[in-house]
Amino acid sequence: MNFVSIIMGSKSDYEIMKNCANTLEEFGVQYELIISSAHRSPQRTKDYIKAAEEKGSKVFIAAAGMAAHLAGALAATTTKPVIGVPMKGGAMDGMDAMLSTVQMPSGMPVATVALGKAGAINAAYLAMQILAISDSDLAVKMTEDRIVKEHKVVNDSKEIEVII
Ligand code: RP5
Repeated sequence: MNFVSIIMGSKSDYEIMKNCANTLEEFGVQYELIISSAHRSPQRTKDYIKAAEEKGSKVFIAAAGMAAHLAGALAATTTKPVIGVPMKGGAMDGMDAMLSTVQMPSGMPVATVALGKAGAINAAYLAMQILAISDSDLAVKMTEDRIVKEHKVVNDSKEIEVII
C-alpha cells in the first residue's frame, strides 16, 4: 500500500493543512495525518516515521511554524522524500518557519513549499507528482488536472477580457 504521511507540529496547523489532505482526497490518494512535534514529542515523531515506512509511506509532508524543525527532523530520520510546509503565525508571521524549513544542510534535502494555503496544496501536488512517477493512473490524473486548469484560465479570461 502506497500512501502519503502528513505530520503537523500542532493542532493549530490543521486549519491550513486540511487543504493538503483534501487535495490528496480529490485525487484518490491515500494518506495518514497525525500531530507530532519535533520539540514536544520527538520520540513519537521518530516512532511514527518508522511505522509509516514499514506500512508503505512513500512521501512525508511536514508542517510546522515558528522554529520549524519538524521537516528537518523527518529528513534526518528517513531517506524518503520530505516536503516541508512552513506555517504562518508567531512574531514573524512565518518568515522564521520558512527559513528554518528551507535552509537544510547539504545532503539532507527538504522540498520547501510556500507559506500558508498555497503551500499546503502544493505539498499535496508535489507528493502526488512523486508517486505518479511509478503510478500511471495517477500520472494521467495529474495531466488531466493541468488541462482543467488551462481551460479555467481561458474561460475566466473570456468573461472579462478586452482585446482590440
Ligand atoms: C509549531 O509551533 C507548530 O507547528 C505550530 O505551527 C507552532 C505553534 O504551535 P502551538 O503553540 O499553536 O501549539 O511547533
